[in-house]
Order: sequence, then C-alpha cells, then structure tokens
Amino acid sequence: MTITRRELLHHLGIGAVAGALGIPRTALALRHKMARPRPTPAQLAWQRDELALFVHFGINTFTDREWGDGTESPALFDPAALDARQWARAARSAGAKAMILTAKHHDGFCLWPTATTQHSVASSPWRNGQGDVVREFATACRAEGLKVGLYCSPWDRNHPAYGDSPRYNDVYLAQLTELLTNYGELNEVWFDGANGEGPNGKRQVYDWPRTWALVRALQPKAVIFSDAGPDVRWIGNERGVAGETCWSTIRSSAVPYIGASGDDVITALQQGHADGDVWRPGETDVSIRPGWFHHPAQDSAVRSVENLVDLFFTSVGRNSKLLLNVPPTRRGQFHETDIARLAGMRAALDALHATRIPLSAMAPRAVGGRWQRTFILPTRQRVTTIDLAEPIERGQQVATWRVRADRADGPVIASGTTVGNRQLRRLTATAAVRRLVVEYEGLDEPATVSLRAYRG
Ligand code: FUL
Repeated sequence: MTITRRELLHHLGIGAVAGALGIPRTALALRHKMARPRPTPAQLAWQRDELALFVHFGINTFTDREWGDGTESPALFDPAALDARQWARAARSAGAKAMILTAKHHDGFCLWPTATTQHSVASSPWRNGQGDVVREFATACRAEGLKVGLYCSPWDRNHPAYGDSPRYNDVYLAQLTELLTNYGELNEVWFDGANGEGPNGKRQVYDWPRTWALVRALQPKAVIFSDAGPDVRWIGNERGVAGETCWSTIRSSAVPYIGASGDDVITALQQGHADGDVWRPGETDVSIRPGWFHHPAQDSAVRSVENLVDLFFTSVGRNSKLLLNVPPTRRGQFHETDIARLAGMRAALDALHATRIPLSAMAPRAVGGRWQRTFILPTRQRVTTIDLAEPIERGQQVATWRVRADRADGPVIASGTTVGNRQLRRLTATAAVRRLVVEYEGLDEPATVSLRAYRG
C-alpha cells in the first residue's frame, strides 16, 4: 500500500498527539476514521456569546441564607423596588448576551404564579400577589437585547409530593411546562443535580429523559445544561476556572447521570476528552460574591475588576463560557458595587481588545508532523497577550500548541494543549518581537489556527 506524504505527516502528527495525551495511538487512529463531533448551531451560538449573567434571587434573599429549607413564609418575599430592567442594563453594559434566573431554588418558592403550589409570589405581599418575577425578567432581557435562560431546581424542600417520585416528577414537569410555554423563547435551561434531604430524608428519583424530552419539545432551540449535559456541561467547580486542557468533546459515559460524583467525574468535566463521542462544551459558573444569593454582610466582598478579568481568562480564555452570578438585593436591584465592578470588567476587556496589533498571517505549513503558521507584526514590538482560536464549527482539533518568538526555532514564549473557541494567554516574556510562529498538532485534518495579539 502506498501512502502520500501528506497522510504520513498526518499520522505522525496523530502519533505525537496520542503520546502526549497518553491515549493509545490506535484509539485516535480509529477515531480519525469516524466523524468527530461538531457543535449544533445552538451550541455554537451559545459558546460565541462568551458571557452570560446568572441571577440568584428568591426567598433566600430575604432570609439571608444560601439554601432555604422550604418552611419559609411567602410573606417574607417583598422586594421594595424590584427592577429587572436595571439587571438587564447592567448585564448588557457588561457585555453579557444572556441572563439566567433562578425561577425556583431548592426551597421550592416559585418566582412565578404557578398552578402547582401555593408556595409562590402569588402568596406574597409583593405587587399584592399579582406579580410575576419571571415575566418581568424575560421582558427586561428582551428589551435590552439579551437572551433568556431559566433555572428550576428539581430539589424542592417545600412541595409535599417531593420524595413520592412519580407524583413529584409530574409536578416538576408541570412547573417546567409553565416556564417553557409562557415566557417566549428560551436560550438555556439550567438543571442542577442537587438531590438530598440527608441520610434519613426523602429520596426522589428524577426522570431526566422525560425532562429533557419536554425541553426539546417545547423549546427546541434552547441548550440544556447539567453536569451530564446533554448540550452543555458543568465545568466541575464553582471557582471560575476551566481546565487548562479543555475539550468541548467528552465521553458520554464519563458522567453517567446528573449529580454523579468522584475525582474522575470532576477531571472529565474540567478537561473533556480528545476522543469524546459527544460535543458538550463546558460552562463555568461562578459568583461575583462569596454566596450565590445576596447577603448584606458580603457587600464588601465583591470580586475586584482585576479578579473578574482573571475569571474571563480562565473560562472564556480556556474554551469555556462564563456564567457570572450577580444576585439582586432585598430591594430587588443589583447592588451598586456589583454594577461598578461589571462595568470595570467590561472597560478593562475593551481596553485590552483596543490594543490589538494588526498581523499579516501566512498560510499554515506542514513541517515534520506538525503545523506551523507565521504571523508578522507591522513593527518590532512587545506583545502582552495572545488570543488563539480554531474554527470549532468544524469540531475541535488542536491538541498541543506553542508560540515561538521571531523564528521557527525561536524561543517558546507560550505553550498549551487545547485551543478551541478561544485561548487567551498573557505573556510573561517581555522582549519585543517581529514575528510570532504558532506551531500546533491536531487530531484530524488540522484546523487553521488564527492568532490575535494585543499590547495592552
Ligand atoms: C448549586 C446550588 O446548590 C447552589 O445553591 C447554586 O444554585 C449553584 C449554582 O448550584 O448546585
């Protein structure tokens, strides 16, 4: 059998990558013969949005707790100046493209007037029991050009049917049906796996296949989030940090059900798998404050602008998406400190992007089983930040990369494993350069890696 030079180089590349990743070479070669997973249009649009805000608001806001136990009186819910438009304006000026609201948290209090329980805004003094936070939220998002997402906790510490699995599953699906049909198009439906009342408590078995099928039927364009997907996955921690290696592909067997635990599960969520059988990009959810809900005592513990920019680098800048939680206060508005920090983060990111250096890109060349692409700067100058990308609409390919200064054999000034949608890296080397040579190895037909460089 004769093979072309191109095929030879290609297989050499795969071998090197397989070795570096500790994957049997044959496994990758086999995968190479099969179609690698690619994003759906919804997954692609979701990831390219880069930033969304998470809004934790509910009875906990009024009890100063993180997890309510379901015995809270709806009479406590009375935000004096609820203004969802203020949340949406702050989100838009932060550069977020979507917001996700906790329509129901674990305490079971529903922020919309549901037919499934009395434990909702309809039993509260707010707007004389005539209000609907979900409606105000959805309207405000759309008025500011933001996509709408909802979180409805399956764990419900109030509903009497909870623990009687088939009966509660019907209640939960009825709640979802209300949310999925009465508030227009949803962009994301967020499922949390928490399920517990302690060792002697009620044990509820959720019906995820039925739940996901309902979302598909009623909101076919929405992506479904959970640690087990199916469309987008949890990144494995709440610290705002995606894996340095971060594949949008993952083996579907790695997280067999929502709430599966263990170190291997967390590693899989953090890093994904090069040979994963499904496209399921990671979402990095993290709060701007220590808690998910607003606590007055944490008003002085809001993340700094610098810290928020770091979070952007360790999430969006590692092929993930950032879901940043900003909790409204008891008045029903974002706190002024949070708003200022969001604006500061946007300004810092805009300032960085404004220092983009125009580069002339050469075509990629195959060299010794790897790919090499040279980018020429207009003048010799210092580069502080690089921004690599590959065309993920065709799947994720790059498994290792290096950036060299000036020449193909020049010093390595940055290196890593995956690229994906975006790979942002600050450079520590200070020397001025005239060329940047990006070297990379891919799993399959190599992608054309692109590079942006900034001096900010
Ligand atoms: C967790 C919940 O238990 C937290 O309260 C919060 O909602 C977070 C986003 O998800 O699993």
